[in-house]
Amino acid sequence: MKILEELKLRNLLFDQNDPNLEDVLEKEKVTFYLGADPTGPSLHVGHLVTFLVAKRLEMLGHKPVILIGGATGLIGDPKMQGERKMLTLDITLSNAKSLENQINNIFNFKDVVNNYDWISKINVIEFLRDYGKCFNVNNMINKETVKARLETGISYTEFSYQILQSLDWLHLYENYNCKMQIGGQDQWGNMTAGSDLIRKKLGSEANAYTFTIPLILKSDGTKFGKSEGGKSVWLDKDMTSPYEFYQFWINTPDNEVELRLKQFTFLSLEEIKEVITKWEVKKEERLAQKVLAKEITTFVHGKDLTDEAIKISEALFSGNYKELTAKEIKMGFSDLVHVNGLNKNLIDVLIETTLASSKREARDFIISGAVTLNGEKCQDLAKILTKEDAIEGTVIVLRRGKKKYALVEM
Ligand code: 485
Repeated sequence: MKILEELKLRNLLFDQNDPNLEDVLEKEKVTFYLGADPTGPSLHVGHLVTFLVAKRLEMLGHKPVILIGGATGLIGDPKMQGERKMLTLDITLSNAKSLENQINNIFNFKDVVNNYDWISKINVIEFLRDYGKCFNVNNMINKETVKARLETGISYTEFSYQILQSLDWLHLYENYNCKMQIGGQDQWGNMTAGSDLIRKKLGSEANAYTFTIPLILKSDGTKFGKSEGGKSVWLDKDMTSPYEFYQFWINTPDNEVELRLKQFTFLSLEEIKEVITKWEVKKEERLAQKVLAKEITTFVHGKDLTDEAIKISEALFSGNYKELTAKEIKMGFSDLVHVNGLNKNLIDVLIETTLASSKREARDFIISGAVTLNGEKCQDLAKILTKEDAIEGTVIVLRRGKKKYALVEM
């Protein structure tokens, strides 16, 4: 199957600037680029889909160049809703370094470049004479995000952003023979500004192709990429643990799971169809979500951390906490209230963790058998928590009823 056709079937193609692009990608091995600004120390799941498209193209023999926007990150790509907070040079360059390491570790792309290396060398006269002259302000204000900001206001700094992204492409075109740029749907304006610049500078026969990847939305139309608590889901394991990452995918709603398998995994369309057919027989077993979560977590975090995430998920689901190490327990329950419980009375700990609202309620819960320590029922009203009760002498999963949990540390 032709690549753009396949991308379309996977809901990964939104728009393209040239109807011949499909033929070009069939006939030639094309060098292309994808850029991301170092606005944080890690990529998040929102970036992932575009990077995976770059990987898909690479697997077919095309050559990706990944650009980290050390310079553009200092300027800020205009958003729909107001100016970005400016980051310092130190933070931006340190984020750029972290992104570079992360991209190497996860995706293993050979060419990673930083636009600070060339943009920081351009002086203002050169900028205005050599590049500024090629841009028509009327066209610039007609780009979607700029247009959206005209009423509320946009600084000259952010307004200039599209020029910088355009000269990146010109630079890569001249130095890497980079004929295509890809990005999310929101990048269309910046990318078409770039293909226009290339034609102006290098002549109308210079082909500069681009296609965009649709913005990923949840089925209710809200933003994709936040965990249940509203936190961003990062690819860095110290910012989002592999367990939380795995959970994010496991929680994919039934009506989104087939689409996510197509967009985020390298399983073939036939393999996905098979998974879906099996899953539909018994949806409550969540086979499709499990395949999805395992595929993506393995791609991002590797097999060992994925196995650990699966083990934690299964033990927490079945209540067999004793199968886990203290570290795994802490990872699995990182969102819970943590209290120190050494030598404390169970009744007091139930109140401190808000699992009970009064001593009387706490006693009732204990007597009725609703309280468990690491999965074991405790009906002793005089219970004092000690290291012996804890996994590895350090943690107790305290549970009241079916759904109320807290973590007690020793
Ligand atoms: O030459 C370039 C310089 C910077 C950029 C691209 C080319 C970054 C780009 N302007 C941008 O802001 N990208 C976003 C980012 O960095 O977070 C996101 C896009 C998204 C997708 C993703 O990067 O919003 O659609 O392209 C990879």
